[in-house]
Amino acid sequence: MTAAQAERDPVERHFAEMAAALDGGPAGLTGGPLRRLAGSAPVRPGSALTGRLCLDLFDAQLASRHVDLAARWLRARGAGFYTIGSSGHEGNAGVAAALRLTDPALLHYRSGAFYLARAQQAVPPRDGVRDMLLGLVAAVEEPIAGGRHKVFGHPQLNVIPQTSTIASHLPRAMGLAFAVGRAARLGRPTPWPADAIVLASMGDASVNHSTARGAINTAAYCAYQHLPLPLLLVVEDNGIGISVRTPPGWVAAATEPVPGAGYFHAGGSDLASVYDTALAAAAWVRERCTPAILHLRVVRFGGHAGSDVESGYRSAQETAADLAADPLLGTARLLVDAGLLTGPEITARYEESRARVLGLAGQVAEAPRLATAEAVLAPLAPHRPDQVWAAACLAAPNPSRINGFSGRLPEQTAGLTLAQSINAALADALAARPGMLVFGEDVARKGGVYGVTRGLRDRFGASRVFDTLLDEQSILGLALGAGLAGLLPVPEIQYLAYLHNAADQIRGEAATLSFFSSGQYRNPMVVRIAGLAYQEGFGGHFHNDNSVASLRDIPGLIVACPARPDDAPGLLRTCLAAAEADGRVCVFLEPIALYHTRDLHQAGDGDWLARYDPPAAWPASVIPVGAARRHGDGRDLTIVTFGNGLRLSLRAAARLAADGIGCRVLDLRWIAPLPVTDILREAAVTGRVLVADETRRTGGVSEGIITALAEAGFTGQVARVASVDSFIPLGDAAHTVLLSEAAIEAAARRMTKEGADQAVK
Ligand SMILES: Cc1ncc(C[n+]2csc(CCOP(=O)(O)OP(=O)(O)O)c2C)c(N)n1
Repeated sequence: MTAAQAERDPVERHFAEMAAALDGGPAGLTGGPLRRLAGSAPVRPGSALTGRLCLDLFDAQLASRHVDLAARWLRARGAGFYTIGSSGHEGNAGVAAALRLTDPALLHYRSGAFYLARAQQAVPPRDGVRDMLLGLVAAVEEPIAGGRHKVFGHPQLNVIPQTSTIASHLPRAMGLAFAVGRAARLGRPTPWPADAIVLASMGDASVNHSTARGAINTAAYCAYQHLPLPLLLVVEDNGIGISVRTPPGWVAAATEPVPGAGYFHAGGSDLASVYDTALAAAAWVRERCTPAILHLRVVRFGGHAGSDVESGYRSAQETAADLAADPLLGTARLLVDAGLLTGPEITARYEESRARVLGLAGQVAEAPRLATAEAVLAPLAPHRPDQVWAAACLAAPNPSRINGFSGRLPEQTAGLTLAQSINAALADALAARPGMLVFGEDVARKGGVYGVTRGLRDRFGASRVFDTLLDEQSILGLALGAGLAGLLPVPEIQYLAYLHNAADQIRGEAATLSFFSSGQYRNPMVVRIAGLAYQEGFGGHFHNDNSVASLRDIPGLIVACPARPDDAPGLLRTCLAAAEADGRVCVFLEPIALYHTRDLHQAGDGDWLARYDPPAAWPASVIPVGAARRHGDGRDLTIVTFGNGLRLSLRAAARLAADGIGCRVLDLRWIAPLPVTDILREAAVTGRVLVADETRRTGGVSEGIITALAEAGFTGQVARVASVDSFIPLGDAAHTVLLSEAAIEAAARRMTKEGADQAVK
């Protein structure tokens, strides 16, 4: 059976019946030749929608409907992999038409008609149907995800691909709306005009998600303070989320009273009304630079997806009632009433579209798919070491540096703490990179809870160093949008424990964009996170969280952990460079307990302070991603560690050395990717590896290190000491569960003694 012979479902049968009845309908306006010529006239008195545009949008709506049919046909044949459709939501074609091609759009998964209408706007127009069909069959040729997923996206159409996690794109959309204006204010170029508005669409159930509520709140919070935020949020309200009904009136009740935002609503099956309302909403957003919500009442045909049996939770009467609100019929009526098409012409146009789309579906069914892991991974983690090296050496000219440091350069100070060295490196980067932004809770006026960003706002201005509201999802969403807009965001998460409520913005959003856009979109960023344990005087779990498991397994994510003030600036420069040159998403995990540490072995030794390298020294000291640093050259034992573990290990190593046990201590500096080559080299020298891991025994970093050794066939002794699988209790009890110096020392003695005993045997 060819696609064109696919069986007609009730929605198709209903459309055919109603279209046939349109001729000679109540208006009796069966198009005479004069009316047919009047395509430039409004399709209905008082509407801005012309007959010509209405015809084009009708074509987009028809084709979108038929792509849904094709999806099911392809699925039934094992050639397609995705059947969530747009049927019933095709009114969104009118929203596309009311916006400019240059307005970035982050779309709901029922946006077929929007995508096709926007494809019509491109010069020359794109064959959006082919794009969508290629997505359904996961074809390599598909222009955005290259067969990695079925998403709506295309750089030429300014449609930015989204994940399937509902509402997770809204913080990014909010951030992009903020960043487009902020970039213009800073004189930085972006891919979009300064008067672009950002569109994000979602379903009615998605409105309830805390991610959506957070983004809407942040948009309103900005508007309340008169910060430009040109964001148009479209809620396509079909009254149901899979099987759960949205209470009637809830979307309006929840979105109409958003402070400072406009609220517009229209029935989605009346294309002229959608278009006129979307024009008004877009004008509101563009002229006032203020957010607005456009609420469209739509219907959903064919269940949630192809596999969904709607009859299990909706009555036949309910689904039949929705047929009357078919947006295709709504547009057909408009066209017939305007005399632009007759009933038979509507039917003919429908059939023509059906044959073309289903015919094309037959052609793409066998399109080549991704066949190797290498091909799948290609856009995941771009890695161009030469460009990164060059970017890591970027410094502002001396006069700007002197200005940026208010006259006193950091290299002129004898010894800096970790906090001071990060502060200096941030200042140098802000001076060298006019598109870099530093933001987060308390980072600006206060200069950070621990003073790491102290003075930066005064020196670089409140446009580039600013406090945000208290919402980690919005902080990261702002970074996502800013990166997309061509800026270099450096957001701060105040404590590691508070990353977790927003982790999806890194895991699901930031880290996947390059993957789902074949590298055509990227959101470079360096997320500074203060974390890990051992804080004196500020105890308990939330300020001493030692779990990095949620970061370790994110494909492509770079995680640096600076322990020493002489490493932190170089590590930060490499992260900024990797973000800038390769579009990488980097986490810079700063051990709070080491921020203000000065000494290593004895009080007053100043061994945890370091000089700051002037820019002339940077080229010779660039730290490549994944390069560890060795301390000491003992030949009895290799201690592999990072963060606070470095200080604990170095202190233990000094005591072991006094007893004739020679250690070399390897500071990983990078938690992802792990410096495997360096680990193996240093392991081979001593034949004994002790992993000193301050993260938890389960899911902690030591698991990766030991696995790397095993996989490489290391045959020497291996042991680990790690923190207990526990949350961190308040007070001294913390030391009962955290990795300790004593544990490292005891394990080291055990290992070297066992080794010596075996040598004697
Ligand atoms: C965060 C998240 N939770 C659950 C899901 C599973 N899911 C996919 S669509 C959906 C319902 C969404 O309903 P609505 O927002 O009304 O959009 P509609 O599908 O009706 O257009 C759910 C629960 C998801 N994709 N993301």
